Parts: sequence; structure tokens; C-alpha cells
Amino acid sequence: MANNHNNYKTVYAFAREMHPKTEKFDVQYGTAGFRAKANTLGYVMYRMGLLAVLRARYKKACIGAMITASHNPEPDNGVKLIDPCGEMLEQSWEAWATKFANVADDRLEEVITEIVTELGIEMTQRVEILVGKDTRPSSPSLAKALCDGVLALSGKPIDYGIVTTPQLHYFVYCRNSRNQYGFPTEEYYYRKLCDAFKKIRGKNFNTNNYQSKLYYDGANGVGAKKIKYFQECLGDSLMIDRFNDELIGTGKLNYMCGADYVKTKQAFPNGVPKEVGQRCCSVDGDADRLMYYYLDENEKCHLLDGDRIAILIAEYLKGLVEDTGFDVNLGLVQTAYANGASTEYITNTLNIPVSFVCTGVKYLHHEAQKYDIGVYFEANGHGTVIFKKEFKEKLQTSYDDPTVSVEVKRAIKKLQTVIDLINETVGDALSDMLLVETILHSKGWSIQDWEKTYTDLPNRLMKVSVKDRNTITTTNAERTCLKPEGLQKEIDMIVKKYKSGRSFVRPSGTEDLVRVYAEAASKDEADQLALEVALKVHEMAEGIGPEPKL
Ligand code: NG1
Ligand code: ZN
Repeated sequence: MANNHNNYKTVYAFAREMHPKTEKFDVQYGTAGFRAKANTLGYVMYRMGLLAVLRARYKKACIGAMITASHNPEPDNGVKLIDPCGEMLEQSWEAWATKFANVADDRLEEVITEIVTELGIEMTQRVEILVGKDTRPSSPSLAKALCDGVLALSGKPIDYGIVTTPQLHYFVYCRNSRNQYGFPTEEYYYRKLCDAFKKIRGKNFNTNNYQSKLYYDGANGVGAKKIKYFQECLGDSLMIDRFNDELIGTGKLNYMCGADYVKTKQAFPNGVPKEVGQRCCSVDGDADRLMYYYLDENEKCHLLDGDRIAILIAEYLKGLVEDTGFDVNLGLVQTAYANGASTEYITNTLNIPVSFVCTGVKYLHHEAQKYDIGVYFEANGHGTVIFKKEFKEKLQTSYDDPTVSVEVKRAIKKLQTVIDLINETVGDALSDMLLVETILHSKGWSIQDWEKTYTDLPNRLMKVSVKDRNTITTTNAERTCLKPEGLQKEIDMIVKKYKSGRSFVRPSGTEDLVRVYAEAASKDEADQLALEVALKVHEMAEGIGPEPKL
């Protein structure tokens, strides 16, 4: 214990001298970890370094820490911890993270003692913390602060430099799975995905309406850097034209480009050539979200979002599984933001079960784990597929069985290769992109063919600033508003006036505001419905600033 005591003293000395708590306001570890203006985050990083070591000792495994603010503007930054299997930090520890971030410098030792005692953490293990960062100018100094925290508690930081968020999740899992899931290096990651992609694609790069040419918007972020390695590995099998990669385009991270811009503005990004009908995709600032889109003759941008990607994948996997003859429980997980038309199509045309959960990838991931094959995507393009370990073992056993037919073995091999193409730890824009390209190629589909599967209901997202966003509470996977009392009744009355209308409100987990979602039979009606509901929120939940307008 004496030894530990000394360690904690170092913690305080470091904190006071190098990373003192500069901000008076409290921060909260939310769905995306901590996110704020980068210049306010030094001490938060230091403390997350401390917490990462404690988490690693508690789990007796290595833990990841990713420094990024994803699709936020360049001056922001943030940090997320990654659990041993590459998942998001377990929810019960989010409260510890919040406590660590907000306590005064001279009480840090006390909080460390509290967690160590309460959870019986053994403080003697030498643990590894894998650290990754995005391309923001503030990231290196914040990573240094985080590593100082790791070192203060005698942990070992392993700096992976600039990597995408999903790459770091993958590395953490590889390391903890003792390389069962692959090797924790960038080279291995590219090779694994690209080899699987090329194997499925074969020698015909263009099929029917599918042309292998793709325009790629890297949002001037890490996705712009890493796509170059894919290009090298993929050769001619996929012709990727790169845009918004610092040299070509506006140069500013996420500025008028990237997956979040395309989705929320429903607009074509700056920096990508406006070529009618050309298949394009965008990733966000840390390359975990993916959007597809194209421009029509009237310069209208047609979006193929996370819902479409999920459906494309689920249907494809359903077909592959049928070829193997296995009886598999395949399901899809969505949030309230999923377009109503997509849910209808999955349920009634594809006959695939859908479950709904609250916004935030961790909820989708956990729900998807209930299926043998769980496909999950947020409408904003963040998602992946996870396969139950037992199912993967069953596939291999069958493949090794000499009595199984050659056709079935071929189907199993194909499914196994598709599994290799997927980063199961978390939504990964680059792996998702390769999967979408694989499916379109196998169907011989253009992006327009893909769009024809169903018609999205026009929709609108709005933001309302209120005095305290937590006065809004919800239930039923955020689709029903509980408080302020009477608001849901008002929303119901407004919605009734619109054909195919649906609307819900919820407090954002990443911004200090309330989000309003609406969909209806036409764009004008969706806009009008969103506005009416937003005005109601402004009225009943102590709105601040001017009234919402379109
Ligand atoms: P909030 O701010 O809680 O709505 C946003 C996204 C989430 C998720 C998180 C984390 C929407 C409507 N919300 O959450 O889906 O991606 O950011 O990045 O897109
Ligand atoms: Zn992101």
C-alpha cells in the first residue's frame, strides 16, 4: 500500500504542475466520451490516462484511449476509452470517468483510493494503454497529457500515432485476443481487409450496372490519409478517386464535407466533382461513419445513408447464409432516427426482425449481440455487423467435415471471407465501404439500382436550445417523451395532421440542445412538422434564444 501511496503522490504533483484543472464547469462522459473545445481538455486527458490504467488493471487487459472529436469542427477535441474486446467503455465506468474529470486537483488521490478500494483493483500490474489520435492540430499535445496520466500510475502507453477510431478498437481487441482476431498492426489490418475484398471480387471488376469507379471524400481527416494505404493494397480492383484530403479541397477538417455534413445538410460536399450519376461516399473526421450519395441531372443530391447500408448488408448476408443451409437468427438494430420506410421494408419485404434501442452505438452493439448475426447502423452511417462466436465455430466445423458437400463448403468459405472483411469491434467506415462495394459488385448494381429498393420518407432534423436539456426525458427507445408533462400529447396532436407523419424529441448526448426529428409524405410537410414540434419544445421546455425557424 505504501508503494501505491507514493504513486498517488506523483499523480497529484503531475496534476498540479503540468495538467492543473483549468475549468470550473463540470464535464460529462457521454455517448461519445468527452468532447469540448480542445484548449479546455488538457487536465481531462491526464485524468483519462489515470482512469485507463485503473480500468486496465481492473479488467486485467489492455485498454484503448482514442483522442478525437469525430465530425465536430477542427477546434474541438475529445477522448473515448475502449474496453478489452474493442467495445465502448462499460456504462458503469462512465460515472467514474465523469467523477475523475471533475474532481479538484488536490482530491485526485482521494478518488483514486476510492475506486481502488471499492472495486478491489490490484495496483501492482504493469498494464498497456493503446493510444490513438485523429489529425486535429490539438491532438499531439492532448495525447501527451493522456500519456502523462498513464505514466503517473506506472502504466505503459503504446502510441499508435494517427489512426482511425475503428482501427484503434480493432488493435485493442487483437491485442487482448492474443492475436486470435488478427495482429494489432496497421499493415495487418489493411492486408486482412484488402485480401478478403480481392478474393471475393475475383477478376471481373465491373459487373452489369456496377462500375468500380468510386469518388471518396475523406473530410480532410484521418480517413483521407488512411485511404491511400487501401488504394495501394487494392490496386485496380477498386478505382478510388480521393477528394478532401488536405491537398485537394477546402483543407479544413469536416468543413462543408464529410459524412456528417452530407447527412445533416442532405447536401453534396464541397471539394468533390459534381458529376451526374457518379457513385460517391464520404467518411467523417475519425472514419467511423460512412455515407453514399450521387447527384442527379437536376443537381439534387440523393443520399444512401446508414439505414440503406444496413439493409443492403442484411439482405446480402441473409442470402449467403441460406446458401450454407444453416438456420440462423439474423436481426437488424436501429434507432428512432431510422427512416420509417426502411423499417417497413426490412420487416415486411425482407422479413428480418428489427429491434429499436436508444441513440448511441454502445446500445446498438449490445442489442446486436443477441443475434447469431446482428447488423446495426445508425442512420448517420455508423454501424457494423457482429457474428456470434458459436456461429463462427459452427461454420468452421462444418467446413472441416468431410461429409459436407463442395457447394456448401464454397458457400461457407464465401461467408467466412465476408466476415474477414468486417471490423466487428465497432462501426468502421473503410471496412463498411469495402463491404458495400462488394455487395453492389456482386449484384451488378449501380447506386441508382440500390436506391430503387424502397423510397425514403422525406425527413428533417432540427435543433432547439433550451435552458436545461435534461428537463426533457424519454422512454420507448426515445420515441416517447415523458417530460415536460403534456409535451408528448401536443406532439401527437401535431403529428396527426400530417400524412405518414412521425416525430420525436430527445436531449442530445453530445451537444447542449434538444434534437427534433420529423418525417412525412413530402419534404415541405416534413419541414413544417419539424418546425411545429420544435416551436412546441421551445414553448414547453424553456427555450432560449430566438424561436426556431426553417
Ligand atoms: P446525439 O448528440 O446524442 O444526438 C450524435 C448522433 C448519434 C451518435 C453520437 C455520437 C444523431 C442524431 N445523433 O448523438 O447518432 O453518433 O452523436 O457521435 O446523429
Ligand atoms: Zn466519427
